[in-house]
Amino acid sequence: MTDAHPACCAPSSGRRGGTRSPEPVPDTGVGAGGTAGMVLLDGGEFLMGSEDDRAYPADGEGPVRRVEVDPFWIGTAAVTNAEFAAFADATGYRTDAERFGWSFVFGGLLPDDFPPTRGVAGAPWWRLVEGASWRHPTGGHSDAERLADHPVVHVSWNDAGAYCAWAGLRLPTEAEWEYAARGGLQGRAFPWGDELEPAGEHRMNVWQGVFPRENTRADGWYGTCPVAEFPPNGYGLYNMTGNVWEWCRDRFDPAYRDRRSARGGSYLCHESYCRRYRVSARQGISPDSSMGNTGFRCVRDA
Ligand SMILES: [Cu+2]
Repeated sequence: MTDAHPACCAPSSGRRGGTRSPEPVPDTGVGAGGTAGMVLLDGGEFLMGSEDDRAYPADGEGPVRRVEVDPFWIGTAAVTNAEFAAFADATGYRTDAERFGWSFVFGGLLPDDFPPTRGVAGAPWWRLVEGASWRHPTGGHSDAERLADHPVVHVSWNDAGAYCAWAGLRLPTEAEWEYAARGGLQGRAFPWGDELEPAGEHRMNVWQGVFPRENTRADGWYGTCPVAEFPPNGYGLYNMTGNVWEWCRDRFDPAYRDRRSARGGSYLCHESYCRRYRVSARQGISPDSSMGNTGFRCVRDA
């Protein structure tokens, strides 16, 4: 049933093959394409990718190459539950997770007395939870309303694109995303430099402790954190790494045409099994997959 990538911290659902037709993309919203909450980046040439010790060559992180991006606007933060709720209320849009009736939830976020769930081969910490969706991030007992300023999660690539279209925006290309994440630094692993915890300070929401058994919450968080938590990078952008994976527009790899790219890693990343909390790291996920650690931010042409 699964198409999981055991090495990484987000599964691919393998939902495709069903008979349903895609949810129609809603009409563009009023005030479309506004740049509230966004910053304008100059663009230009930068060094994309990494070949350093922490990179995963099999993910296509390298080689380091010169890439040029045009000027563009980008959200300073990921789209929040409150923002996605406004979209859903205005359009009646139903996400892939809502239509399929389930999504992947990190097992550590479920109550101890939660009914048995199915797992993912090679990544047993992912539980297939009936009723989980952006509205109910850990299943029917949970409510996204109390997480209004947290990133929306359990949204597929399709859902992210529908939100962007409604807002008059679009998903970033991987080049735009990485240019933005680097925040003006060159050849660094993180948005602030090369050290995971400079001077012992936590700069992003990732796992501390022994994955998946114990999270010490040394960074202050177990699951998602608010989108503007932690200091921003040099471009004023929050949580480009850690917290939630962010969908990009691109296909992941010509050999895996059914997968789209996601960037930035999540609250589940830990060096013991997934170092994808770096600006050059990437993974491919099928476009109808959803899970509790993947969201998105929007961009706009300048
Ligand atoms: Cu990871």
